[in-house]
Amino acid sequence: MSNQTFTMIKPDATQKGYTGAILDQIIKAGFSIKAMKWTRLTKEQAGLFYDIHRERPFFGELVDFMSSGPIAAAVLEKENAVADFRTLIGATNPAQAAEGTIRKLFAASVGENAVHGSDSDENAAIEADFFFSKLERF
Ligand code: FUP
Repeated sequence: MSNQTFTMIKPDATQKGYTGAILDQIIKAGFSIKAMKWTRLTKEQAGLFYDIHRERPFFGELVDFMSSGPIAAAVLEKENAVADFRTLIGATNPAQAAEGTIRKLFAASVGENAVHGSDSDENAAIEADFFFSKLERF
């Protein structure tokens, strides 16, 4: 599945009204939407999604933040999707993100950084399966 990645537009961005602008950047960068969902995570679901970070000091804040409002989750397709999407969104910390990247344009801090992008093909598949059944992908 090296041509697919998974993204979430996070609660900071959805609540600031940036959903449309971020989707526009994603589509203009050549990604096509294979699945999409507007939803809100419970704390338990946010904790499961970020289970790999459970022992990190920021885990509690991350779970509180990710369950604080609606998100837009999506599966995206493009050649070299995982790496190209990470380039499009920029560094985890928006202060270090390159000019023109989605996090540079729309994110306020490392904790509230507007978008998620999978970091590997393996995690893209796991994360897409967390949100979407086969019937929800086109
Ligand atoms: P990324 O792959 O860019 O989403 O970043 P990570 O997987 O390293 O981190 C996942 C999320 O944890 C980030 F989006 C925000 C949060 N985080 C913090 O709040 N503080 C940190 O120091 C690192 C990550």
